Amino acid sequence: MSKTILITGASSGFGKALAYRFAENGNRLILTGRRSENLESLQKELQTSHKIEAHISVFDVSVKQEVFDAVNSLPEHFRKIDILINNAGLALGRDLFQDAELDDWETMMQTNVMGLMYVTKAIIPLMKTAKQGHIINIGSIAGKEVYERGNGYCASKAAVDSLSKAMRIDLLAEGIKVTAIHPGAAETEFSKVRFKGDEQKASAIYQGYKPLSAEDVAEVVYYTTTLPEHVCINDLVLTCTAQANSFYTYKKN
Ligand code: NDP
Ligand code: 8X3
Repeated sequence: MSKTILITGASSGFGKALAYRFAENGNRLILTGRRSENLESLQKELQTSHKIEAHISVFDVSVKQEVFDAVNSLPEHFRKIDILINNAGLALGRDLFQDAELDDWETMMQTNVMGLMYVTKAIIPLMKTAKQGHIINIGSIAGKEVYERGNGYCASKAAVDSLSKAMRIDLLAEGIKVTAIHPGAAETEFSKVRFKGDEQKASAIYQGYKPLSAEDVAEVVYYTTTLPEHVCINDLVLTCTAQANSFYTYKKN
């Protein structure tokens, strides 16, 4: 049966791959992000290739008012949300704690943590009435193990891990599933953003091994939504085969 799925950060990477994966089954999508041009071309592609209904909502997850205004102005037939995928997020900088930029920490915390909380808070009332729903939070292996120069980003993803546990407990009575997915290194725009446009530093992250692709992550996320109503994957870590965790990646020279 067709479901309504809201994906944050659908303008690139995992979010875009998720949109394609969920479109395959004829689901109705709400595509969100800040880059409206990316969302518009994705909407057109999906409507042509999969003939699905896709609504675009442009907002910055880190700005409370924008989030609530966007959710409150969803068209009537997009207001029963079955699945929320909290995917929007970023890393900024790879510096020692003492050298890291305060602005980078603030942006990461405000986006990865507060943004996820604002969106979830705004969407829960649209799930509660149906007494069912599924919230999927994209964390990271960075939230499971802290690595050198990961400070602010690792802390923000550890918060996503904690918040996922908290939501799962508090939403029990509402029948809403909460799944946290923690990917390892995946080649998207992520490193380009983290290294502030430095393509050389960004591509070096993925050299010598085969990282996850956005499609790999989307496939795993999709799987968690295919289980019976009474079954919930709570916490799932996925890495490419060459990576064991944040510390160990087997790279060929
Ligand atoms: P991308 O940079 O390709 O995508 C990030 C997405 O987040 C974009 O669509 C971007 O949209 C959106 N986004 C960022 N900031 C905001 C904001 N303030 N408001 C709204 N949307 C925002 O990276 P990935 O696809 O790799 O990252 C997706 C998620 O996965 C992130 O949470 C990331 O931390 C996490 N992750 C990534 C891993 C990796 O190695 N790639 C591994 C583990 C986790 P726009 O710019 O249009 O607003
Ligand atoms: C992204 C994966 O290892 O760069 O969350 O932090 S890592």
